[in-house]
Amino acid sequence: MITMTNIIREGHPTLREVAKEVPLPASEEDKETLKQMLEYVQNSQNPQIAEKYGLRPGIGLAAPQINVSKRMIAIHVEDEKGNVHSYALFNPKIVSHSVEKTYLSSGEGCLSVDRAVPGYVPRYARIRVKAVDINGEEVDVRLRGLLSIVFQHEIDHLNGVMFYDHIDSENPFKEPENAIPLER
Ligand code: LHY
Ligand code: NI
Repeated sequence: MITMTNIIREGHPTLREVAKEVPLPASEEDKETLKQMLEYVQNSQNPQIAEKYGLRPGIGLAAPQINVSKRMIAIHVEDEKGNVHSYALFNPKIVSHSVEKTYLSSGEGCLSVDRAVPGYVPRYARIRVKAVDINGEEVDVRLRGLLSIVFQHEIDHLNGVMFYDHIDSENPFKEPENAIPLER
């Protein structure tokens, strides 16, 4: 089981590496790691389990955060309508995106960052992502809202990018151009 002790923190060099493509079909070991990553985000949203194991609640996790430099992400989000979106993906790729941007008005955090970093993180409002799921099926999805933001946050980790790299250091709360704010 993945817990906070398995999650590396900023300053660890793995977080700045470009993660490697996962050879497909995925090995049993890679599938098991990805399953455990999804289990972490799901467990972390269960108050009893989170409390028992000291899990910081999260909606997404990227393999480099558990010091595995491979292109794998897990996401578990409930949307505005109460629909649950669960993804455990190999080699996710943003194949296209909107011109329009968005940002969380409350800013972003990261399970690998033990401090608040204030500021707006500009993201594409809508993205189309291709990937392969844990069963080896091709995934091709169009995403908007919080899901779009979390996917971009997690895919950034695969490229060694941290959310605060996108914050304007001169003026952290400058409204990004052409962007609609999103309240969580
Ligand atoms: N997880 C963050 C989390 O709280 C992701 C996130 C994304 C937070 C966007 C806030 C806004 O689930 C991670 O740091 N995963 O990398
Ligand atoms: Ni993160």
